[in-house]
Amino acid sequence: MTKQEFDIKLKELRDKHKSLVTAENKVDESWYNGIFDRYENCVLTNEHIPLEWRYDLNYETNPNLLERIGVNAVFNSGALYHNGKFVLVPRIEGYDRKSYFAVCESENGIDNFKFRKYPVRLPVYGEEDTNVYDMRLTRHEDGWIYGLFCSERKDKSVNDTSTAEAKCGIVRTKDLESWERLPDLQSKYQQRNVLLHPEFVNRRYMLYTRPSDGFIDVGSGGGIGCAFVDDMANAVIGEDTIIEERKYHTIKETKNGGGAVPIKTDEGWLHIAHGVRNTAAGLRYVLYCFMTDLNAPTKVIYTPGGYFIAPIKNERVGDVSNVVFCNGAIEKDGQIYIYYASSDTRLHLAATTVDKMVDYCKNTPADNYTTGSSVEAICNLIDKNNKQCF
Ligand code: M1P
Repeated sequence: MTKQEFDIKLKELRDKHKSLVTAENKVDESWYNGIFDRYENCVLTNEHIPLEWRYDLNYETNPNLLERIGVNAVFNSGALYHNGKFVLVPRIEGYDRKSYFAVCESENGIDNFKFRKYPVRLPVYGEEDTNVYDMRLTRHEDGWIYGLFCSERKDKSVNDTSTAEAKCGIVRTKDLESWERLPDLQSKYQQRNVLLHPEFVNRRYMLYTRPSDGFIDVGSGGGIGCAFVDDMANAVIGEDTIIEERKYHTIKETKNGGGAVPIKTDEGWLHIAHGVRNTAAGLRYVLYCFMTDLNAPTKVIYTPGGYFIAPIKNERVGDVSNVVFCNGAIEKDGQIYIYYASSDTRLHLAATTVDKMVDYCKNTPADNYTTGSSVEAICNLIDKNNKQCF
């Protein structure tokens, strides 16, 4: 490439990148269920990653303008409202399969997310993590912002190249810039999808856990559990107490896991979790909701049946198809911004309100585990509608 060709190509790349990251995002009017809105554009994709992270932009050292460090996917994101901005900390996965975190911010939570200059240089605890992902950000009433994430290392007790061990890594920060690594959560089970409740419960830190026998299979365990610790710098738990079980013939038959840090409402804590079932085409991940008691957050009080968000259209296809996953949502002034990823590939926005979500959780019939009871719920609704004159 001549220098002139290099400059033209680079300008093209810069213009394309700028128009992508600054594009206005609008509600997708083709979608309606009253419960939430979907937005037209992805909030983040691999193409949103700054060019400086991917290309050597110097003609002397990269005269062919080759991409040097590719980004495969940008998905499952922690979320927090901080210093007047909507902040996301997504899972960014390179072509080399390693995931890492980076902080990006937007004024409106809908579009124009801008990455800080560098990705997060995560401090190490003990043996270096092979891979890290799915950070849940909790602004805790103790004054710290905690990031709980999955830390994956090779399971050396097994002589193969793919068996891994999942632990919950823990960092804390005040500014999302300097991160203090705390010891990993100690549990006798593998742990993924661990998140921290934002308030003390009986003066202790409350963790939502997902105890598993294996890395992919939860085995005989599973379910969303809870455990308490006195000190996040010494988080050691015994047996988890399961508060949200997986169940036969439901959207969470194979496994489930906590998602976004629960949102406090006047009527209880709102949870957006994920449920997984197995199919002939592989695992299907959907989002579902439940609410827990305001004063006793281990007690589930509302369980709307079925899924809340399932993958549709292009969302259904990606690196791990037929998946939606959420590990971050922001409540601000009664509006809820739900950042959900599709098929382990890109990040979307669904928006709703606290009022709508509480209504949804209280008034959607629960799954009563048989076809007969599902049909009964439909007939009750028809009767109710027929009693009124429309
Ligand atoms: O591939 C789907 C998801 O699988 C895992 O979630 P879980 O532990 O519930 O199976 C995570 O690796 C998640 O990142 C991923 O999106």
